[in-house]
Amino acid sequence: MRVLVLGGDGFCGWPTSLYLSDRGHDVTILDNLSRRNIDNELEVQSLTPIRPIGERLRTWREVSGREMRFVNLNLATEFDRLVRVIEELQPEAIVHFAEQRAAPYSMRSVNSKRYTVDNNVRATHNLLVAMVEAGGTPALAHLGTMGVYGYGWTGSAPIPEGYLTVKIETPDGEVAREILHPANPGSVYHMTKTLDQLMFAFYAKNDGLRITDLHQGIVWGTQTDQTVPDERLINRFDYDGDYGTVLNRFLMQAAIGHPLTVHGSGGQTRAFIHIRDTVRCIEIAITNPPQMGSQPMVLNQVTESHRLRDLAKMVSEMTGAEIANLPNPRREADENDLVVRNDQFLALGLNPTTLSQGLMDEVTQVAMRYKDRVDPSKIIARSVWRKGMETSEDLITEIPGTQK
Ligand code: USQ
Repeated sequence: MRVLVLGGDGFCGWPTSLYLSDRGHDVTILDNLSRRNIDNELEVQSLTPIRPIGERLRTWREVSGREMRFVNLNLATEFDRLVRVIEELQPEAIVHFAEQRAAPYSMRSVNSKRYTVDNNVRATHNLLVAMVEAGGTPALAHLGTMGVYGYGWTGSAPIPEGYLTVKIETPDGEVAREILHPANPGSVYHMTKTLDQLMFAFYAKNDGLRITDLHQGIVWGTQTDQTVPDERLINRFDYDGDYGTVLNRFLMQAAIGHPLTVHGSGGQTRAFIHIRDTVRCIEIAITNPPQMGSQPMVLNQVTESHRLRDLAKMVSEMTGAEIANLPNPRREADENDLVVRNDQFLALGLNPTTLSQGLMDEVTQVAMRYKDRVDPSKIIARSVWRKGMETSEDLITEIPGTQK
């Protein structure tokens, strides 16, 4: 298939582009390299030494003999160019990763809140309008998030795939209707993904766009079969308090002898997926799109759920790392249950990669190899959800091995 990967230079986008290219798809990456610029703004770098996009593409050609094209374009601001790219390329599928994806970054300041909304909402809306304008019938697969459902709202009832059947009392009796699951975002970033859902519903209904929204859990791992053969293809690994996600952070912290930074009691339960399954799910989604005229298809892109304190305990037992229970900088339930349905991906052939010692060792080894690149002052999460909230700052120097 001819595939346009928006955000193809990022943590999920790069390994997905490589995977799709390896599988014989004709891949064009579109990206404005904003993630690299945010690293500069935060004065932090990927734990792994990621190479410039040009070098990545040249290396891939050398290693695989396959060509991927690259377009440097800002989706939120360069609408006319976007239309021309779609008209010229006539993609059969578009994969949309091109949004600011960190909840803590989205909550860190007035500017980052406004940037996240401006960038994400305009990017998605521009894309939908451009798809209508350019014609053709590409299937769109968008990287959404499990966070649109919120955590704990349904208790131990399973979270369905996007839609909920509700019963409504009418003068003529009770009627059943399928509605989009109520949105319950926990950050400005998650809020933008709930807004995306409404735009998808509208453009699917009004213009017949074929859209799949992938409600993905927390990704862990860093390497895929395609990033391993040459160090110049390595994927990024975020460890900092804004962009690092929890399990990769714990594994990296253990590797450098830093206490594991559990927010609060660690009673939060979250859904997880390994990066190797992310890339497979994307191919499954674009090769099984919904029919024209259907409502957006929602797939929960998760393979397992875990409570954070259990993960911390597991990593601690594996490595001897200490566990530090820090004041939670976020506003989120201290304890929640989470049961998630993922029947559709299983039915479409996904064979889940679940948590295993081997895969956790792989992440730890990557962290060990590059530990000299770590800036310890960037590890603790400093972005707080509300003005005046207690932060970890005061505790930091009291915990052996942590640094301000
Ligand atoms: N947490 C800790 N210690 C840490 C880091 C995080 O206890 O050092 C806790 C957080 O308070 C939270 C949970 O771990 O309860 C998850 O945090 P996270 O940073 O791993 O993930 P999150 O902010 O939810 O966002 C990540 C991705 C986002 C994606 C989302 C999927 O950055 O793009 O949409 O996971 S989900 O969480 O299912 O909404």
